[in-house]
Amino acid sequence: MKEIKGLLFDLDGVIVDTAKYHYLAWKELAGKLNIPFTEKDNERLKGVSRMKSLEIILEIGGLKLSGEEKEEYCTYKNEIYLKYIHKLKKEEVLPGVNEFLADAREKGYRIALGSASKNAGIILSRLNLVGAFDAVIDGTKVKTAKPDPEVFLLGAKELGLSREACIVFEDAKAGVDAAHNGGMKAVGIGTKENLPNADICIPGLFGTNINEIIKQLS
Ligand code: B16
Ligand code: MG
Repeated sequence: MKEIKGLLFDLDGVIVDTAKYHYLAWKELAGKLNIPFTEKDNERLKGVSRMKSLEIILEIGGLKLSGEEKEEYCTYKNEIYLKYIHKLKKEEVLPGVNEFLADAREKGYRIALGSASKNAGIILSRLNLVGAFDAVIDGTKVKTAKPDPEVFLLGAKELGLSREACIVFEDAKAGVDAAHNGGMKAVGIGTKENLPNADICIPGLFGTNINEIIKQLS
């Protein structure tokens, strides 16, 4: 394995659990559309774009809407979601994240965010984490969603590193596939059962550090 110099982190499910707020917002919208929507259904939305999430919900409800209506519902859902995000507390950062990032920074690694979310900026700022990242690639900067590797390739580029010098931390299958499609190794945050393609799986960033991860990957 080439020497690793860059770490690319997904946001939702790796740095913070925003999935619960996405769920509450989508649930409210689904209720308005009379579509039954459960927490299990919500699993299918992890890591996918806002529009794709709506399309999955419409598919569950067997509902077809025009492009314009879909845009309106996406905006409506985001307004509900943002009400939760504006109240996000820095204590909601997932266990071990601050320590992991600070240690990696101290060891000289370059660190980027690679998220599908168009709300990543506000989320990082609510968590006091803006300064922890050397580059932030989010849904406002990319054209193609994971599993396309665009978000991570751009992350490596903004860090000034080759793809082989970077590894990805991801909690969603689409994100693990995006890393592999970009020629990078993927550390799965979750179980091998949920992320069978990940190169290694860990339950979270708590109690580990970058040296440990690189040792496990090589
Ligand atoms: P937004 P990630 C993803 O974040 C979420 O997992 C996914 O559920 C959401 O639909 C997507 O961001 C877009 O988010 O509506 O805020 O633009 O895991 O890629 O960090
Ligand atoms: Mg995620």
